[in-house]
Amino acid sequence: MTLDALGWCERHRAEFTVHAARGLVPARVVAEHRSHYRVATDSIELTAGTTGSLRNSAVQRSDLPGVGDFVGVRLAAGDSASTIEIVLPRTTALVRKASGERQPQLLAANVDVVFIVTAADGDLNLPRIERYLALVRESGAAPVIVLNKADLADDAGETTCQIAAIASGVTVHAISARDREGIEVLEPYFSGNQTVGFIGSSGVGKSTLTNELLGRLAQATQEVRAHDSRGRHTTTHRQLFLRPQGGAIIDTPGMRGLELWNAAKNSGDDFDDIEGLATGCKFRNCQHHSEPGCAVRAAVSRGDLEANRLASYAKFSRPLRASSR
Ligand SMILES: Nc1nc2c(ncn2[C@@H]2O[C@H](COP(=O)(O)OP(=O)(O)OP(=O)(O)O)[C@@H](O)[C@H]2O)c(=O)[nH]1
Ligand SMILES: [Mg+2]
Ligand SMILES: [Zn+2]
Repeated sequence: MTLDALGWCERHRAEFTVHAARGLVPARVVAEHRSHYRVATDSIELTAGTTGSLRNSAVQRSDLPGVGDFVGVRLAAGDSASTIEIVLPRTTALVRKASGERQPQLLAANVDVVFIVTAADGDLNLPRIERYLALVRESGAAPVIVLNKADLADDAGETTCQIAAIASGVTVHAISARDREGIEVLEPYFSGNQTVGFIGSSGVGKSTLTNELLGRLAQATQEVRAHDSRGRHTTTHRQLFLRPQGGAIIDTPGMRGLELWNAAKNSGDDFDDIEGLATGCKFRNCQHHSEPGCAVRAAVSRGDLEANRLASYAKFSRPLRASSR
């Protein structure tokens, strides 16, 4: 692999000269975990931490490295771990807004294009699409709307038309990722090793599309719930994939209504784990307290979820969840 394949260009090379002189190796962040990162250099993928000075210089959480960032890594010597020492300036940044006590959260860095993925099987939610558009426009990346599951639509042309009416100047593509129908129109967005980020609600088919465009089963996918077509929050981490044909994809976990983020007043934590489990609860408005068929409490009893995590979720999120439904 070369740095070009990672989306690295002449400008990055110039910016990196001073860091290379200090012995740093250029890399791109492909995944972010609680305590470490996975980064790809031009030859290998490796685990790296961050240096204390990088953490200290971050004013807010979104200043820390995130998926898609170009970084300078000091490779492990002896027993020490590899560390990210610097983050190159971002060309674009898809950021989930700060509100209340919640910190802004970096969803993807250095994305050239963002596919706002929506599905033709559920209800068409135009205000939600408008919110996604606003988020992408603020990022500096170019928005493209992908209407997936066209195979399930009564009239995909009509839906495309309704979306186009609220998204002037933005291209809308109707496709069927599962049937590989129409996905060839998406190829040009990857030319020149561009990076495309995928966002949208859970279950719309972002990971299915990721797999189709990669040509391999890189991401797990899961059936939506039959009665309301809602997804099950299958993807839990943002991750960057390099395509053998060129270009990169950043697949992200499905988002809840953007309004939730704005109203959010929790600890700055995400609770994606709990909300993912909650899609399996019998009742849609389950408070995970004493309701029958509660998948969250079942996970606690199985030992899959820490009881104190549920407690802090209840403390911070219950009023929010109750009022948002
Ligand atoms: N009929 C039909 N089903 C599709 C299509 N694309 C994806 N699906 C199905 O939709 C379900 C959800 O797909 P995923 O790819 O897991 O959705 P996702 O957007 O990644 O969801 P999260 O990871 O939860 O955010 C799966 O059962 C897919 O097989 C399509 O074009 N047509
Ligand atoms: Mg997914
Ligand atoms: Zn529950």
